Amino acid sequence: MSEEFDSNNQNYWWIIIIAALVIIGLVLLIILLCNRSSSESQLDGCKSADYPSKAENMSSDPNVIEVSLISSDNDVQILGGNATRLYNYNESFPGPLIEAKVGDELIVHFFNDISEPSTITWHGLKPDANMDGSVISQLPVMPGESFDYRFYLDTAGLFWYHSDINSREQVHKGLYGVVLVRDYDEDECYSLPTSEKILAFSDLKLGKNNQVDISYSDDACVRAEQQINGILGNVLLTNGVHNGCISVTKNEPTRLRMVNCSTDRFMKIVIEGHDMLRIGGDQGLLERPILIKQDSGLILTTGERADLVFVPRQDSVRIYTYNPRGFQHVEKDCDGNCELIDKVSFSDEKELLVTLEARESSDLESLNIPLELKHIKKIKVDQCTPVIPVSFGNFEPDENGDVDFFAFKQDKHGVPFDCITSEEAPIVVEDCAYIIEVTNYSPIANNFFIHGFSFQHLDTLKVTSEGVEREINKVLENKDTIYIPPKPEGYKSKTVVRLAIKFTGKSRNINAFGKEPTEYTSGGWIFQSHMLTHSERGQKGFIQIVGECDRIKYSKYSGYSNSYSNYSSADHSVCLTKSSESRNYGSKSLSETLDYITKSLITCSSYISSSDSSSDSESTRETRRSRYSSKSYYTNSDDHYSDSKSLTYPKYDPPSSHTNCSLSDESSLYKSTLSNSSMYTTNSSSKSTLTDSSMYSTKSSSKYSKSTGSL
Ligand SMILES: [Cu+2]
Repeated sequence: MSEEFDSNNQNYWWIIIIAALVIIGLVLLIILLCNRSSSESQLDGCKSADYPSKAENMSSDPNVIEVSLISSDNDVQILGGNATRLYNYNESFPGPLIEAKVGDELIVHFFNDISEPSTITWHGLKPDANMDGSVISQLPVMPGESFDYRFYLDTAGLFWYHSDINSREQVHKGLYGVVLVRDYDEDECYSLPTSEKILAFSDLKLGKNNQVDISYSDDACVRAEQQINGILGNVLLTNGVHNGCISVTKNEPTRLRMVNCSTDRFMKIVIEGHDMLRIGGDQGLLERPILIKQDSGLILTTGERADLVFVPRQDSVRIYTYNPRGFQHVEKDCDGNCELIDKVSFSDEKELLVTLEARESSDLESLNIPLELKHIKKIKVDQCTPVIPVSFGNFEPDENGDVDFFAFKQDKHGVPFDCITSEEAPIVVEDCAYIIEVTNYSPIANNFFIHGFSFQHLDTLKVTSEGVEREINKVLENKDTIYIPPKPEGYKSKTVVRLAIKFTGKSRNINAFGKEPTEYTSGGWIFQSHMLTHSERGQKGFIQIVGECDRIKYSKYSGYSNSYSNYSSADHSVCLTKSSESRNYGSKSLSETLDYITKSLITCSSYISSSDSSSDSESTRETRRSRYSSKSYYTNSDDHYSDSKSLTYPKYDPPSSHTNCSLSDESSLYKSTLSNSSMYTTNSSSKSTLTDSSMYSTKSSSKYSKSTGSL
């Protein structure tokens, strides 16, 4: 009886254990299924980094894209543990993709629901002056207020929008998104891959509890380093996702459309194990594709875009970034003051941006990208083209470690943005061509961006006491943001990047004066370093645009001619005389313009007192202002290379002409199976070294590097 009882009891326990295991199994299965369905975006445990959302078009007109963007605080799960408090548009990080076709009108209803003023700027797009969103083009949109942006999209390409007030913080916290303007005819004409991924790269600096911490250190030397090197976040993101994955198809040519939305971080992009073909950049397609070998990588500075084609050859393809800008150090001098060291250190460390997972495979496809792409109209410049000088440099750290920057010089001294008056800022004439000369006096790289217009890179000059080394840009491209290399080693050396630009408005209103916008009128157009820490600390300037070419006798405006004569590549008196003879100037326009400038003149102290919300006393401001006229600052002393007697830059030598889009000739296609295709590589630029600028002659070779098709 007892044995029978024990046996029954044992069976009973076995049934309970089996039932319990079944229940636990069912529960686990349900949890697994729930997880799968609640997160369609998981790729085998790797979070999807596909672009998160698209703006809803409210217009029924096929040629109008009408969307709303609402800025707000939002919790976003970036890492495990605490969610990160960010600023977002439409609660999407990054903000929703605005997709349109070339020629469309874009209408954006912006409502500001964060607790500080904001605006939206349209990086690379071409709005009217008072729709540009910069601090001098429109009044701030206050919390709880709205503003309607409205303009036409005249260029196909990848662009982006972002906040332009307190942008170092607001952009870092997520107030940015992508605009994709398509040209379907162009895509078809050049047989561009239909498989396409948008990659908006950025970084976040997260501190305690996963919250954004971009405050400056109390240690003066560390603070100075933070301002020189900008924010280098500790969490890298692609489309707002850290260490995420994007699905691609193996062997299928894939178009990667990249933008660097970081606040300050420059990136050298490498697709591990793969070469890539750069077919476009800031303002659409190139005139010719450029092959980028996997070991050289692609530098993408903040705000810059790249349009790449590559063919995934592995199941898992990682995209990494290196820091191509390096890190400049600050040390204490004998008196205990923080001093910038004229030396930059580099690291070989690569950081993962995103993994492309090839879950499916297609038959081996070859690329059919033409060797000749888009016909780009060249901006004509010559030795008589007026020059707009832009000077990048910074002052020594003050006693707190704060570093002020400048993008503009007056009387050989750097002037931070706050102190530039509308009398000093360059005035340019609508529809005329200019050369912008961006000079870098710093041992560390920078970048240059101009709002509302595009330019063409002409050449880069490395100037030392030994002479001038010139690198000519060989592939014609319209850009709005460009890498500015560091100055070469040596006392009083500098790097000069020359850009051709034409301030053309076509159907939009680009005329813009002064520094203070009103409800209906804009101040000038900003140019700047797009390292937002630098631009916030003064590294920007502005241009003012007046009338059409033949109405302004700008040769009489001494402030203007002074500003470029020392930098010019030619004798300006000759050019201006020539201009005067060939144009019928109207003095009325000139006097009206000068009247306007006089009336809108803003002194430095009045500008600071009206816009600076800090508690600086008037005497502190005066001290700060007087610093800029002193000669005792770093990279800002007398610059003997700017003396007109000492240097004449080499004359601009335009690249050879190019042909229009044509697919008729099979041999003109880039195919991945070709073994000997003629192609530009990243090292294709030719160099010529000058020992004596007056003896300059073009010795540069225009040979293209041969490359084998290895995509
Ligand atoms: Cu921008």
